[in-house]
Amino acid sequence: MSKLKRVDPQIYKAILDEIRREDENLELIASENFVSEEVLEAQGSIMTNKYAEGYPGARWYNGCHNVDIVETLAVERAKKLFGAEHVNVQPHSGTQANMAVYFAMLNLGDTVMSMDLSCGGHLSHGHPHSFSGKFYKIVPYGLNRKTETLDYDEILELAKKARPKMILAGASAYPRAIDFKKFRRIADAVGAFLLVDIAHIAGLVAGGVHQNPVEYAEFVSSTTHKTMRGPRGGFIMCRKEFAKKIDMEIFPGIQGGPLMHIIAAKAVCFKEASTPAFKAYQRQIIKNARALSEEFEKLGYRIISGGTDTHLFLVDLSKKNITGKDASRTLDRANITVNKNLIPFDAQSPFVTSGIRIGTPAVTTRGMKEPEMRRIAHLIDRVLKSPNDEKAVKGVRADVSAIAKAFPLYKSLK
Ligand code: DSN
Repeated sequence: MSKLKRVDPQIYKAILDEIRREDENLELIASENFVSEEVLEAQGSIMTNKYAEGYPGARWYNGCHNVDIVETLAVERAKKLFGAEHVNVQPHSGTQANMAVYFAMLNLGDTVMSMDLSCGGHLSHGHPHSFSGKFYKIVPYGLNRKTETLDYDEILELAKKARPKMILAGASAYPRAIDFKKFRRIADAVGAFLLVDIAHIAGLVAGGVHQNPVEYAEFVSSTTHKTMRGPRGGFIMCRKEFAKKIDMEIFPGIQGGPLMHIIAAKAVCFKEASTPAFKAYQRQIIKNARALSEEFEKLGYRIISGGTDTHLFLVDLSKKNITGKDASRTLDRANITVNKNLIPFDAQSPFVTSGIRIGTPAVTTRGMKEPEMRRIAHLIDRVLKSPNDEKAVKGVRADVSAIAKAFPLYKSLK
């Protein structure tokens, strides 16, 4: 980045510092990952220069033959990867992917059933300050109090009463596999259509380690940057009959020009996701999440729902004399990054919380396996046991540094 260094040393320094931070920290935020250098190359390319409103072969601007190749490859690769009839790769984010489905299929005020935010749902599934909560009548379904898992019979009963036009399945902080076939049956029983948001688990689905919702849902929305390990962005899959509606809703409905450099990087991401190495990576993400959560249990922590089937799990700190907010802040000082998270039926507010959410996609990308996960559980435990003991925190920081050094990130970027 020698040119950037000369022209804009402040931005250059911030980027360099971020490379260092990512390299030196243990990244356990469940929605984050490290993209390949090939994805970075595509994302940082001159494709950013091109305006391309419209779709391949039908653009509003001229000179689109190269970006047409890129977008067509991205669409075809995603269709093959997930077995989808139609794919739109233009959404700038997961929220915009969801927004396009809401706007294409619902009238203002229609009823939507979605997962309660306090049980793991996402902001775009009905938060009162999100477009979803403002424009639609949201009827939230939660979790079974005892098992802390989805109770499909309860959801069916609720659906019979609420008569939603759309049912939304998928979550941001739910550690268990979701049965989309059961959601399909519920949707059919009440004449609703089904939107499944796989933003978190798309990589697991592509890797064959989670049920694929494409055959059960009219619409599947996702991001490309979490378990998919691609650039920051979204995409929508849908049945052919809805293709035109969805495409029109993304452009010109809610977006202008597509980000062609990001779409190029999405195409690279979908290519990488179709390799045997990616499947092995997804299997290891789950093995790592299980090893880490089991070690926490051995250390006396309660794991929500008793474990995980996915890339993430939730640790209940309510009996540990520390809130999620304080735990995540203290762990930051030890160079371990997690996020505070509500646990089901949490007595604390969303700003404080009684839990932390831990995910393994990023550390698995670095090549860490079960032995490192067990070490990480002990490091976190040491910090949480004595959050005010600066010497203990410093000691953990040194151990974190040793693990991070053994699994270096982006060697060639430094
Ligand atoms: N911010 C993402 C997450 O952390 O789950 C959801 O958009």
